[in-house]
Amino acid sequence: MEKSLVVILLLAGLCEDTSCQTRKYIAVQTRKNWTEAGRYCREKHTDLVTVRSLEENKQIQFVALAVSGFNQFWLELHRERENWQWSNGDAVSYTNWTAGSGALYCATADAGGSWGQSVCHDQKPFLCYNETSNITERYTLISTMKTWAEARQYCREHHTDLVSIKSASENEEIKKKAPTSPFWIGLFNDPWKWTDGGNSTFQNWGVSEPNNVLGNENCVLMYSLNNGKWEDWPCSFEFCFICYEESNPTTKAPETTAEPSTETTERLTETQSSPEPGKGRWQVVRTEIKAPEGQDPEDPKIRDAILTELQERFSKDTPKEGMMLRWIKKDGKIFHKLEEKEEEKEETETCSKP
Ligand SMILES: [Ca+2]
Repeated sequence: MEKSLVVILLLAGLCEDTSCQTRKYIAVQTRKNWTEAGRYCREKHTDLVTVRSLEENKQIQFVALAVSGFNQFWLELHRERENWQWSNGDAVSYTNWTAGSGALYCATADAGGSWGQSVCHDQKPFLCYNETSNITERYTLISTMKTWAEARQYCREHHTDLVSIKSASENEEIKKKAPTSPFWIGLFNDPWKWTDGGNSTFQNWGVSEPNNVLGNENCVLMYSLNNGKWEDWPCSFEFCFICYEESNPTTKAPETTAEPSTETTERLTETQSSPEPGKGRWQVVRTEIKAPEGQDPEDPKIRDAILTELQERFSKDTPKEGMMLRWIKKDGKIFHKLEEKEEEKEETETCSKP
């Protein structure tokens, strides 16, 4: 059996805000469906990880990237219920959906006055409106193809907003302006919820996601190799996942936050962050690597080569100005041999290939 080693790194300059000081992230390298993953996290830690900002997303991606070979990790975000809203805040008092529209995320209308649903990243013409009582001046068709978000931005800059439709008579007026192909209207669906009740609206979808391509993609994962972008997947699929724990790093020194992995049979990567006086902020990441065949990783040349490779990998996937990696020692050693069970090894080898 090949030896596994625990590597302890000290990473500087990762955290720019205070929110990252209070959470510990644990990447669990065992495949579970979303429900089981959440149960595991609540039993052993706090919960599946929630993401409240781009900075937190980067930290979590960093934890995920430190897990060699696995790249898809469940987040806590999930579809709770359809939640259609008008971009301009109007109440949704009237709809004219085509039958069988599915559960997608941005709404279109067509020349017949019927509404459909589409992936918001699709490019379509769109209809803006001006806040005026003159009905003939109210609507403006823009034929330039844009995504729904780009269309909304354009309408807000040049008109009032993407069009909202509150009655059948308004729908009839809009038909008069309609192009031959479906066009964006201001209606969008935001069914995504964090169970912790947080009101974070931060989302970080990959291109063409969410797309509900299988019709039941109700849970969300992070794809670490795609810059930490998110994808919707069926909750029954099994992936690795990331738990979090609230912590108070101001009471702990960095060396004491990285407990030896040999004391646990869980296969975890943990990071924790805290201010380092005069040197910005740091984050501790502990991960597993395979020992080079016949070589001692404590050899300074081998040690430096591993660090260089990790630095290149992190810089490529998530460029960080001024980020620096260095080893830290625990009990006088950087590397600590990890007990390995055969069944766990099999499980982790298929972790990111559902
Ligand atoms: Ca998807």
